[in-house]
Amino acid sequence: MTRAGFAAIIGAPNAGKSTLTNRLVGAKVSIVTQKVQTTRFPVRGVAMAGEAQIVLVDTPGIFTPRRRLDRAMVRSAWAGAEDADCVVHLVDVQAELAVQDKTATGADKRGVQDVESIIESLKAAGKQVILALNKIDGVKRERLLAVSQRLYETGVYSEVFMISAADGSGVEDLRARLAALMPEGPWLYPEDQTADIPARLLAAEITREKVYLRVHEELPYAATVDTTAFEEKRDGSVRIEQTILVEREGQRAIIIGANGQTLKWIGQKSREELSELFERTVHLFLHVRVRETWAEEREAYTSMGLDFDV
Ligand SMILES: Nc1nc2c(ncn2[C@@H]2O[C@H](COP(=O)(O)OP(=O)(O)OP(=O)(O)O)[C@@H](O)[C@H]2O)c(=O)[nH]1
Ligand SMILES: [Mg+2]
Repeated sequence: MTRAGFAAIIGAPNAGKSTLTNRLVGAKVSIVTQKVQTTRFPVRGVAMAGEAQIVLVDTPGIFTPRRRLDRAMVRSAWAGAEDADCVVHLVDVQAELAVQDKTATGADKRGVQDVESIIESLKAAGKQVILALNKIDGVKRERLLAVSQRLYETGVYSEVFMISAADGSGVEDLRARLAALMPEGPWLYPEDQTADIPARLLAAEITREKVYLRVHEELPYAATVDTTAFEEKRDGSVRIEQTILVEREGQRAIIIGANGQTLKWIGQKSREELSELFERTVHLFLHVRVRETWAEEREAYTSMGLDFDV
């Protein structure tokens, strides 16, 4: 008897949702960076657990949106949760503890506030979900229990898992639980498929990840990557052209860097990873363009599967 269904991972930005998704899938399907708001649209990854197929839905972080893109991201995260057979609320326990210890960064504090408002939304929806405390690596057990108990008492959680998506502790228990929660039925994807994202979009994501990893100001939120050509050559290689769109001229200069060094690094890292991913030689051509209004253009949203009108 096979099982198959959807398990959505929701949480504040930077909780480790994409890291967990990749860990459960056993392959990189979703990009990961140290910055908040990395994931922009729900990304599906297929994990197997014996006779069960768990289609994970990695979602954008849920936070208080300001811009149109934020609103579209947050809306898509909740929609991912609504459509799923089960929902995991992933919480960064290190951020929770840092706030208690008064050593929190601004991002930690915002993350903890986001957790509170996610709990309020779950309450309002009368929804019970699985709580997974993430980033338990390096945290003392009694401190974990205190956070776990406080969150459990909100009444919105059916059960609690303690995991480290980074080193894998506790993840197998969570996998087994998700597998058991999947409804009976035929698998939704072929057994050997791990991701469900068009190659052009995946290629754009990999390059966007390199931009995020390399550029540290507010700039990443103002940048997007578009694959404009994806051409398989007769010699087995693939030629990819991408445009990095930014909102201002100064941002363009930052991405290019002195003597083009930053762009060169981005291109090199992305090309290396894409070659590995597609298992063939990749010729990557990057352009950086200023388009002030890209985040207000419908096309940017439809290409990511996001709603423009939110
Ligand atoms: N120490 C530790 N760090 C982790 C763990 N899981 C994720 N991280 C780190 O947390 C940061 C954010 O990870 P992501 O997986 O991108 O987080 P996310 O929830 O997908 O973030 P958004 O897409 O921005 O909402 C990265 O620097 C990860 O390496 C963990 O278990 N332990
Ligand atoms: Mg993510």
